[in-house]
Amino acid sequence: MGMTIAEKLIAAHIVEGEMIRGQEIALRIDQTLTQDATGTMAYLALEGMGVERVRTQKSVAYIDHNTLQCGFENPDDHRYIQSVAAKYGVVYSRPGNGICHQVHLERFGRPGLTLIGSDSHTPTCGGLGMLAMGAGGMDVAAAMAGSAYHIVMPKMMKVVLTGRMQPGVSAKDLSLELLRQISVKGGVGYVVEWAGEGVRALTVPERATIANMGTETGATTTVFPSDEMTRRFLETQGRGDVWAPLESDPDAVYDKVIEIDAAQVPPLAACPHSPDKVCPVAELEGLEVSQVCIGSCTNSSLRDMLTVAAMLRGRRIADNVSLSISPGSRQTLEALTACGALNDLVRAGARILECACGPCIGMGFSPSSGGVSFRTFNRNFEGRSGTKDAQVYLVSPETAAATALAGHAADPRAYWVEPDLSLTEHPLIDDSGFILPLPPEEAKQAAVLRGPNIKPMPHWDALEDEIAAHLTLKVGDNITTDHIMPAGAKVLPYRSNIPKISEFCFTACDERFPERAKANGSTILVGGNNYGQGSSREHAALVPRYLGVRAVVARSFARIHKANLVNAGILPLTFADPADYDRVEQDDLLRIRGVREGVLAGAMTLVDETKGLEIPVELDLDARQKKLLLAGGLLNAMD
Ligand code: MIC
Ligand code: SF4
Repeated sequence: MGMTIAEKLIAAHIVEGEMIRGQEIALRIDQTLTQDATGTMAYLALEGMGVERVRTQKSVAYIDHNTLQCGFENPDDHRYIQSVAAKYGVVYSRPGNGICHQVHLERFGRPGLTLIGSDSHTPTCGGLGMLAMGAGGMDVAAAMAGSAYHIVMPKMMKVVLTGRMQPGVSAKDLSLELLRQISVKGGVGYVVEWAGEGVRALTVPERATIANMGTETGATTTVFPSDEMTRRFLETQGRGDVWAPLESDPDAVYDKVIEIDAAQVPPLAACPHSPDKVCPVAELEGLEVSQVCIGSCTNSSLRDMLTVAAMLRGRRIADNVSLSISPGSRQTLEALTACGALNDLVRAGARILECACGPCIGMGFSPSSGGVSFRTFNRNFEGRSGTKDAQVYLVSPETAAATALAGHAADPRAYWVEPDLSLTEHPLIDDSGFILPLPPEEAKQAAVLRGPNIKPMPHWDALEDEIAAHLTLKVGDNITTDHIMPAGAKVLPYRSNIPKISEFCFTACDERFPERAKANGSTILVGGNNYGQGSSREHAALVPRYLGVRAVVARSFARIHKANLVNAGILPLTFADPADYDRVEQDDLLRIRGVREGVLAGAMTLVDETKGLEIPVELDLDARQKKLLLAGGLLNAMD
């Protein structure tokens, strides 16, 4: 039987298990990446794993999230990561060098290899024909230490792209169209593979935009073939030698097939507050917009920047709009400078930000009260921008540029100017932002530099046999890790300080959650469907654990968060009968007896002592994960 692209990648890397959909498999990991907001925890974990040097082919530590330095915390984290990277054999990408996914695509991604990263948008390199997945920091640390990465063998979804996009419509609109069709849950359990003649015409940066935003469907990852386009991209990056072809077989079997006719896709926008609340931009026409942000790992390639520059050249943004532009990599910024496009952007009134995540993660550039912000980013969760009542829309660079000029939501087709993209065939290559690790002998002597904000990883006991807990918080469907552990300029500096960051846990849902959880001692949380979607931040598991959360009972979980819960020693339970969700209430007293046996059996009974109910709950984990839970989490299990 023929194989899909993902199956070929999996077959070449599988070290445990069988390629049977739904069963756990383990994969050899060739490359890893970390970013600074999750990286400190990953390297603290790595330091505890007893290896002297990473065992991957290539591991890179990027600094791109916490680049606002309003105090010593963020620069201390950067310094820690730089020193630990040098010692353990990890390439360090300095702050200002660019956003991890863009830089990795340009400088390190290789068709045919596996990559995991402590960031949910790691699938961006799927645009190059890699099997690239987001993971919790501890799993990335384990991969750096040479362990395999465990996933559930995914189902296969094929998106067949036909036709050509209209001028002014771009890859971002295709991503939004897929989200419109399948929602933020539609990709859960799948690898999404893009195929069809429409794909042949997409350049690697366009494919990367789509692979990046595939994360928002909940998919394990997104992959594209590695073809002539891929070869050309790698050649322009001076890396033609790493190209290898990769295609699905004609008789490959897919569990689901979706068709998108690119010619029929109009400019689209995801409306507040979810990436799948998609409507045509034309329907928003006239909506006054006070802020436009262009950049992020979704839309910050040279192609995107040149396209925006062409639309803005010789024009001026509307008075009511503040426009930010963050190029995805230093190389891109240099190319924009060299060809004069940067001038076009500046002249048009743009505020040029650093090559980093910036506003995407609420690191500055928050909208005004109730402000409407059009962003080329991938997430528009409530409050993520830093302004609780802001209305954030996700759009293409073309729609963003048109809107910045008009001052209100505008269809880019009316403002379209054909860009000269010839520079993308000869981009500048600049590796000066990387610092290579120390040679092994020198590394042995090298010191790891820690600041006062970097607290050690908390230690927890093995799993208890009886849990008596309060239902401290009950939440609904699609709770994101941004709800659980918010980010933004005020909170992110504490990513290496679990006690301090715990003051912000779940405050988006309940201001008093940290206080109440502490007072209650032990907590069982209740959630709806797709609990823990979004970011890979393992803080959304470590911090609840620190506050006494022992189990989460939900209707269903998002993949990375479920793994993070297990790694942190929290039981991810599901209701055997989803209707039981409605029978329990916040503040009920709950109890689970025979927990350890229940873990092995994959089922247990949740007693609601307040209501006098016995509720069957399930634990869908394989033997390895059960072992981790019994030990009290991944770090205990590795001791
Ligand atoms: C995000 O986009 O939410 C982040 C910030 O990049 C996260 C990682 C983090 O929380 O540090 C992600 O996507 O995994
Ligand atoms: Fe950075 Fe935003 Fe991309 Fe996350 S989604 S990696 S915060 S640019």
